Amino acid sequence: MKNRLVADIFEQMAELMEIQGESGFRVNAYRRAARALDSLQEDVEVLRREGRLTDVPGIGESTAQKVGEFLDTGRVARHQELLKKVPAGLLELLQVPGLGPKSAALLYRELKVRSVDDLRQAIEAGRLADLPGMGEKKIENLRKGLEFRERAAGRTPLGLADAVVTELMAALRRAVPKVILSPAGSLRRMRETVGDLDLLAATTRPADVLQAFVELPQVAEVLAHGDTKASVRVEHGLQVDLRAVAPESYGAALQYFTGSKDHNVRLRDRAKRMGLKINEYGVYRGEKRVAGATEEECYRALGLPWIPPEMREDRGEIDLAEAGKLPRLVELGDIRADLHCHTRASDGDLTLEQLADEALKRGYRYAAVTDHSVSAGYAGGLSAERLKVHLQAVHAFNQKQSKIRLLAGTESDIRTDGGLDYPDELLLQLDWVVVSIHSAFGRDPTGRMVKALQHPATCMLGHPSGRLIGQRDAYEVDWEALFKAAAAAGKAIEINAHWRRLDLDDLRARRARDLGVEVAICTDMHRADEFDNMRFGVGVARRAWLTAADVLNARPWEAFEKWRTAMRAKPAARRKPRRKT
Ligand code: DGT
Ligand code: CA
Ligand code: CA
Ligand code: ZN
Repeated sequence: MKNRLVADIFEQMAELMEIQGESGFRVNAYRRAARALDSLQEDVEVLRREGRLTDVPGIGESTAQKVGEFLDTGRVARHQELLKKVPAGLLELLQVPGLGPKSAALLYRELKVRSVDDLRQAIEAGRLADLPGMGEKKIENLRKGLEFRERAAGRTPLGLADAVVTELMAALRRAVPKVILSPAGSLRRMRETVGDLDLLAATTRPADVLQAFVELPQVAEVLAHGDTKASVRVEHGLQVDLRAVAPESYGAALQYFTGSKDHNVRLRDRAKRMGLKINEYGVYRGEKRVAGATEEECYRALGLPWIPPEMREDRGEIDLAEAGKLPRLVELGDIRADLHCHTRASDGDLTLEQLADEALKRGYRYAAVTDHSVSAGYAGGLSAERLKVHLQAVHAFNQKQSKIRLLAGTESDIRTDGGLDYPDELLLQLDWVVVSIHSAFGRDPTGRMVKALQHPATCMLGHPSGRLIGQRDAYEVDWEALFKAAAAAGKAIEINAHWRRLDLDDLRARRARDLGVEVAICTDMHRADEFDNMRFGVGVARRAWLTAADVLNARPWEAFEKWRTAMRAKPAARRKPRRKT
């Protein structure tokens, strides 16, 4: 679906207009359109085809017209005009956490700040202090935001990059029907952020494929265009490299350009020791190519089984492969439940029935309904009274059908003292209690999370680091202490599958598993399409070398229920750490 891409363009138009000081009324109209587009339940292309765009609240005639323009040409003329009027660096400035369009406009107008570099210099020279509305605290926040931005330098979150790649591949397949395409690079390895996108095409007519690629409507700028490779920049500023190779080299090229670089260096050394040579065209003994068409045959030529891309980080995977001990990594198809879901009762979009339908569509047999709690007022957190009604509704739903089991639950805020919302007896009536920190990130997060995990009603800790990739750092956590507490209490910790969060990250998920913590992969979905973020969470789990047996919600209902009842019956049960790998 292109919904997110279209919404982004409108959000950017709103920002550009705001920077230029256009009236709040018009800016808001664009912003409302962006929100409406982003929260559409249906595919924007379908709505447009059926002439139903203007039925959506927040989308008027002129928005619908621009949406159509984007869908047809990959661009919006108004957007291009706005881009011409605003220095490119100013848009980049908006990526600095804590800096909105109003401040950017002010900085531009008063201090001629037109780039991230300019901002850094202005802060260092103390020039911001003279501006209206720039307190010491705000300046300090900007300084921190800059630091953060530099660390995340130019990297795109996996979920955004994935949307771009899916769209590009579909467009290229329409243009060159028989081409074989695959993403490579960090995206294929499911890294949480992506520097540039690497695409690979197997074809006997590389020139045609590359020509079609640079002519795609999504391409904003062609950076290079040669015989075997083209590099372009797409609307979102992301660079995409496409390499076209002959079918007999496709596997070798896919292996080479998937990386990681460190993994490839090891493979190359190994090849050398075996008297072989490996490059992007194949595996060679002298002049003779012995493998190249598939990745499997390339690895086989080096005496190895195929290694999943998510493991190719030079973390010991080659030795494991050589010993025939590669784990069978968890797959999306192994997932049988989502244990962190929001409904209309708090800030989600779906009714219980719709939630159940969407879960069933993904092949799930159970799901936990975990709406926000009292403290999360901003997110429509439920009062104790409303939670009781909600709980009855979930039970009633289970009574009247047997296709899927819903767990009546909550996502309780962890308060500043480590306590939970709601009285204990109500919490204990719930089937599933997720606990999460949503505020006061600086106030002893480890201590609060440990205490919350030890609460007898708690089942799982949600988004344990609090980070928002590219926007907000993780809070400081003593991970060893946290994992040990979770293991001792027999409680689960989630890998939050939303691409903005993806915490636990890969290395921590692996450590948690090794310390005997139950790990669950959950989407924290608020809208139907967010269920599809599950595959990003599964990507993290695979990068953590987790098998289906290591993932709580990959268990069949009966096994899960057995675990859940035991955990609830003796909350302080000790569990032995499992095998280390
Ligand atoms: P990124 O783009 O920063 O998220 O990370 P990657 O892993 O996608 O890196 P990128 O785009 O520079 O290169 C894609 C792959 O191509 C990389 O994972 C391995 C391969 N590659 C690139 N440069 C070299 C190299 O100098 N030697 C070897 N062996 N492989 C390379
Ligand atoms: Ca790359
Ligand atoms: Ca690249
Ligand atoms: Zn949640």
